Amino acid sequence: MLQLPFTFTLRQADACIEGYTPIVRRLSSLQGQFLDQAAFAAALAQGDPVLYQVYAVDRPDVVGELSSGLTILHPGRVGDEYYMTKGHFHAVLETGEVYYCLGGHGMMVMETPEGDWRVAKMTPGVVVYVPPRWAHRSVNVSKDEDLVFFWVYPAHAGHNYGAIERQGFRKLIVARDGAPAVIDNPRWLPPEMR
Ligand code: S6P
Ligand code: ZN
Repeated sequence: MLQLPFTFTLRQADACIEGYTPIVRRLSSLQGQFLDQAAFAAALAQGDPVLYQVYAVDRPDVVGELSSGLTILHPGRVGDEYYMTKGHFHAVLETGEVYYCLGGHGMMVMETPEGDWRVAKMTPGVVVYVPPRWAHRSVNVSKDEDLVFFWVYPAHAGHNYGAIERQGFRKLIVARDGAPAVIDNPRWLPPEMR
């Protein structure tokens, strides 16, 4: 069937995509991801805050189509660790993604199944190119500003959350003396030890 061109509007001032309803992710969906489990339990007991909203312009999951959307990641911390997205590999591992930061200050944490890792800063105007095979997680390192970014990826890529849910990313982003620092995740094991 012939697909027709269309437009949609990112309303940057309101951080939304006009006419779309966001998926809302709360702290509880990151169970087991934050290192400080006591701080996690305490934050959860206080009402399971919203960490981020995702406006998705989903397309049919066939090769050639592109899905895109807008994510708004709120500021906050669990212990020393900044609010972050769940993070995932694409189910079709050999697919990449492009992120374009529109607002705020963040870090993109990335890793391959073999354990290579990279961290990229996200500030307005910065584009992060995530190559095929790289899992990705966004982290808001600002005290009080939302991290807002647009993304585009192949619509057939799908999401694989399992590996990240099991042991998290190799690197964590924490506040040290008021500034973000990259530290090792003590729960992370290299592929040969899993
Ligand atoms: C999709 C893309 C983003 C994230 C979103 C939330 O491939 O990477 O749309 O889904 O930023 O992250 P997560 O890890 O909860 O899906
Ligand atoms: Zn993705």
